[in-house]
Amino acid sequence: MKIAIVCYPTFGGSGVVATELGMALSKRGHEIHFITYKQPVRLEQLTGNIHFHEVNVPEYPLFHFQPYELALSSKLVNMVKLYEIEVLHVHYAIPHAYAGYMAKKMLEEEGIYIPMVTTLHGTDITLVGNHPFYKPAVTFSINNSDVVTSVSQSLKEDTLKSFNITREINVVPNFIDGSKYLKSLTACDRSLMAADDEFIISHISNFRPVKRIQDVIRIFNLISQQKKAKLIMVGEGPEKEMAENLVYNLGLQNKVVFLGQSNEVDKILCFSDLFLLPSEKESFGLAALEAMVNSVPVISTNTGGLPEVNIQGISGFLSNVGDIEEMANNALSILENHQTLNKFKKAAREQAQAYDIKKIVPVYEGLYSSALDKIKKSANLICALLIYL
Ligand code: GMT
Repeated sequence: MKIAIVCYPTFGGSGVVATELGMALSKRGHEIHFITYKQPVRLEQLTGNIHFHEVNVPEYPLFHFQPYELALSSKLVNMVKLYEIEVLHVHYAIPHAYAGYMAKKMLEEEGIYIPMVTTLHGTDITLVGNHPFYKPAVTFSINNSDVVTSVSQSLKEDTLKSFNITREINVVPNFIDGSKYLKSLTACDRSLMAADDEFIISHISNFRPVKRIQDVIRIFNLISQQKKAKLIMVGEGPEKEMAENLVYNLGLQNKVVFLGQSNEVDKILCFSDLFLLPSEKESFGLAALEAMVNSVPVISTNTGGLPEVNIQGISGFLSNVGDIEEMANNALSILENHQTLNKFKKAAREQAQAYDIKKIVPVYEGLYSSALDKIKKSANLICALLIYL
């Protein structure tokens, strides 16, 4: 199949999922076209069947806001025609599903019928999409997608609760390439980060308020009062400065390292003993899954889709949002001794296998095929009707 993938090209989870999906599909023989404003960060290699088309929005003084959706839908129309793309897969409803729908309609005017698959990732529903500024447009573009997927059962329920949805929502979870992470385990060098007798605790995110970065620092503070440990903070975002100040105020400067953005999360997770994810909301928690596949147990909140990923008492522990004492105590119980830690590490890795790429990518392929069949049938029907008339 020839598939166009529209996503955010940044370090966010939706962009990572879209990029990994595109790369996996290309390895299975599909021709993939990424269409976005910058080459996705995890897109390591452009090969014969992976293409990247940049959406340009030139500055024009009249515009207070540059019309990205317009440029994206025009680019989609042009690329679909040029490369005879058969399926459009948009990740994150805002504004991608809206732009995709416009492209679909423009193409229909020229007798080209293309199905649109929309994947809902989380904040497009739970935070941003819910706002009255966007809600009618988000509802419209979800209901006018040919296939809708959500990354967890919890996100599906949130979507049905908050929007008037007339489409079926298919749950297709985030996934992980277990074999890729197995290889990197051999290159794991923990002495780069901590002394032999120190535990390594990590957190990876976009440092937005929803991630509750201050809770990460406070949980670590409680842990480090009982156990020798280092905290590795990976990512950039608006809460970083506040986190740095808190580290200073708690006197943790020698125990906390801020690494910034990284394309090598597997290397960091490889030498981690514990992963902290105390988010306010989390539709799935790809970062938790990435930790688990690297044999890192997870201390998280029990919000959104996290209970579908992190299993209580097996791959880690889950607590109510803001309960930093319980999260610290749970962390300490895992770090109690090496036998317990190793038991959790093993179980985390095993639990991650449930979301292996080999199980999830064929589900997307199946959805593309059925969407394609459906659109072909309705296109034939329209043709027959036109001939008849
Ligand atoms: O919040 C992020 O980490 C970024 C955000 C995104 O859309 O890029 O992540 C969302 O999508 C990920 C991939 O499907 C999910 O694993 C994250 O849980 C989800 N984030 C939230 O729901 C807050």
